[in-house]
Amino acid sequence: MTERARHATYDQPVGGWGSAKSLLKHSTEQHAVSAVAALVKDHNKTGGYMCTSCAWAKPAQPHAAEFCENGAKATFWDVTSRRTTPDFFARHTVSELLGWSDYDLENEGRLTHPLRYDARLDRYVEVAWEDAFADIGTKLRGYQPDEAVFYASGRASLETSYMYQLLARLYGTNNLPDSSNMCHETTSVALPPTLGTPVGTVLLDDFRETDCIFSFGQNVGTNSPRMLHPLQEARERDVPVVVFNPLREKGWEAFVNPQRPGQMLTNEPTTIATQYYQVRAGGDIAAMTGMAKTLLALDDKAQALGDARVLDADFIAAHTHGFPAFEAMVRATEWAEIEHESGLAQAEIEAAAHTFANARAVIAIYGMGLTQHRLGVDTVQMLVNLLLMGGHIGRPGAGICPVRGHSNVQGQRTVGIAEKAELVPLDRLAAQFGFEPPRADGMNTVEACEAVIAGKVRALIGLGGNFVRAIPERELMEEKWRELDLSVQIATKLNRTHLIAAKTSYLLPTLVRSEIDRQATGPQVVTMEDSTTCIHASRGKFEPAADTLLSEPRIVAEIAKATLPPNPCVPWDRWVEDYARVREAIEATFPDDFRAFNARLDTPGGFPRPVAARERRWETESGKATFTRPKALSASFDDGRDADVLRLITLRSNDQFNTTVYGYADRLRGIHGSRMVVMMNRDDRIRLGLTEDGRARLVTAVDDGIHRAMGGFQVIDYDLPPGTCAAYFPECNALIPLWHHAEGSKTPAAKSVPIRVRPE
Ligand SMILES: Nc1nc2c(c(=O)[nH]1)N[C@H]1C(S)=C(S)[C@@H](COP(=O)(O)OP(=O)(O)OC[C@H]3O[C@@H](n4cnc5c(=O)[nH]c(N)nc54)[C@H](O)[C@@H]3O)O[C@H]1N2
Ligand SMILES: Nc1nc2c(c(=O)[nH]1)N[C@H]1C(S)=C(S)[C@@H](COP(=O)(O)OP(=O)(O)OC[C@H]3O[C@@H](n4cnc5c(=O)[nH]c(N)nc54)[C@H](O)[C@@H]3O)O[C@H]1N2
Ligand SMILES: [Mo]
Repeated sequence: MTERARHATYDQPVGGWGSAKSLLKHSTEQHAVSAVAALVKDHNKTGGYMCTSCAWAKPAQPHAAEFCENGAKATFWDVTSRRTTPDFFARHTVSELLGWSDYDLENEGRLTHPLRYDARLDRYVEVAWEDAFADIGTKLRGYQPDEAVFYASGRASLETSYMYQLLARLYGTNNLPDSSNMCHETTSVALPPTLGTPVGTVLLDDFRETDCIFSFGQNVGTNSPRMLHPLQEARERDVPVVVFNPLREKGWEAFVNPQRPGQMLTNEPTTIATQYYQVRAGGDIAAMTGMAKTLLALDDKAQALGDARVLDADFIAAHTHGFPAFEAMVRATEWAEIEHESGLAQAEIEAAAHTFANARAVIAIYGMGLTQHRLGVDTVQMLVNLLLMGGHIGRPGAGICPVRGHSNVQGQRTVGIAEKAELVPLDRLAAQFGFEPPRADGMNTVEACEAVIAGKVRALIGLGGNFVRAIPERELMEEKWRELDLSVQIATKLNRTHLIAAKTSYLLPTLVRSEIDRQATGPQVVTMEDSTTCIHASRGKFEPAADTLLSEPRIVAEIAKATLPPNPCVPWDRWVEDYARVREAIEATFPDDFRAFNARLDTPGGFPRPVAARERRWETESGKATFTRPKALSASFDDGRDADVLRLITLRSNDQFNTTVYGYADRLRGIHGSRMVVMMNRDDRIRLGLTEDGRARLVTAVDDGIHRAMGGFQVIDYDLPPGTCAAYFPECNALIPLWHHAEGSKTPAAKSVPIRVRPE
């Protein structure tokens, strides 16, 4: 029986007392109240540990408490006193556990022992670490290298990630898909040809100098709440904040800083967004084209009057390529088309453009609302176009700011977890470790799914994550996953992927980052890279959940030793004894990024990797920053002609981290008690014959021979543009076709799934 959701608009600001109450609730429920003191002292602070939740920057001068509600929840859930022991598995068969919710599975607590699935008993049973490694090694040696896939979810440290990519390459494959394939891969494809960098250009200091902030498709209150601090400071300098989002997300509206006793007492919030535009899903290219059109018109007028130019003409002339063709495209686009595709009125878009035109230094923030569309790459590149028009790259206080997902997802790519061979210094790896690395591209996440479906993958190793739950096409994937020969999942908590048993399945439990990682030379330090390319050290402070756990570097090293022939150049054991030695190897492979790595570990605020675009050096084909033209004005697959087909946005609640569901309180959207809801525009709901709070069935509106449908949704009236509806990830992933991904990046297009909503 599904619980019914209660819905009432949340009239409180983000942060404030609501957030303090939620923190208290989760610390008690997870029996982790004693963790609160450590949170204040060590969380995101130099000498402490780095949060395992989001990847937002950590300031050089931290606040008294440098954590947010969701970072605290993540920590309580990591250091919970609950345990999922072998005894738990003796009591529950895997078939039974398949009926449990994501919340119930992870709420059982931390995994403590290595486990192997026993098909006869239909249970996971304890196995000795040595036996698990020996069997995994034997099995891996029996496959062709390209039949194995080494997936990583963006949490593991730089040290583990470097060892993991080396394991895959020594084994003989570049099959290294990463959670970023489902996330900011679109960014990594969009930015190199236009700006010559795969990452953003903004540093935390830029927030202090900016005089205008734009945000597209990112939910700050839930997914990067600590960014509210620099936003609040900017607002106190009267910096305008302009938001494009189909939903009125609370985090962009009002914030009470729990770190400010005065503000907590008055509960008088800081207004964040000064202008808010509810663009329709997939409508951002159109909205930005309208903004560009307005900037050109304003610039024409300024030139006619002899006033200061609106465009940065000197920058465009000296630093960019492709402007005339871009300009012609924008001038030729009609307002009627722009209004239709964006769902916004010309006057609204012009108002946004005026704010942009008046600014000296613009920061553009964006998230999954841009990257997870068919034309996600074009959308991000359109944002680059806008910034280039005003010269807002490589200027203090300005730049592009993709907000990354997992706490080290960007860093994993930096140290070589990449399926694209050209992104990795293979020659250097070859020289350093005396082997011939594979040169052909490996598979990304979507390609790995295609290969699993085609029966071409025999082994899938997961360094964290919940692969089958996070990817599209759930039903077919769960069926085909069972045909894998080997699944090895390195994890902290039990999730659904572990329960879809392959012919042989291992579940290997590991330490979390906030736990003390003791090795032969003493407690170890690990490192990670934040959204702004700054590298931080992290030192675990909590006692491990069980003394049977191994660290991630140790698990990777043991799998490597059991699988690969000995190689004197790769000292796995010495690396595990002292992670500083892994950092030396990282520095040798990536000397520009990691110069004096061990010496700079404790740089307050982290040390930034160099990004050439910040200095206006353009590592692109033309040697300049490049304007591009989008393929179409709509970023979605559907043409929008059938009014009964809605664009479904799948998004996160305030009570989850991806597939980890902390609870059923999406407080900031006022939705409580159930996640099986579909948020709809009221007029759409009435037109489609649905009743408020009634039940609905969602059916994917594509014609590819596969019927994808899910029932049991409760309809909620929500402030959304017509034609757009929303529901939660991961529940809805069964509705997304595998081919429904971004062109160029293959990031699943989870933000406008064509859907029919029917009464049930
Ligand atoms: N607490 C918490 N923190 C997290 C996560 C978490 O699950 N919980 N996940 C982490 C990860 S891996 C990631 S990638 C990030 C994700 O963080 P976000 O990038 O914020 O991703 P989403 O929550 O999926 O929501 C994106 C936003 O885009 C909006 N949107 C949808 N479609 C469109 C569109 O077409 N145009 C525009 N302009 N907006 C649109 C949605 O309404 C939503 O507000 O957060 C990270 N941080
Ligand atoms: N429809 C739809 N689908 C989406 C998205 C969407 O917006 N809509 N978002 C996509 C995005 S942006 C992402 S990043 C992916 C996320 O996909 P994944 O990264 O695969 O999923 P997570 O939910 O982050 O993984 C959670 C699991 O990781 C394990 N874990 C947690 N901490 C650790 C650790 O420290 N070490 C190890 N080894 N394991 C750990 C736990 O066992 C936990 O169950 O989902 C994608 N899928
Ligand atoms: Mo992500």
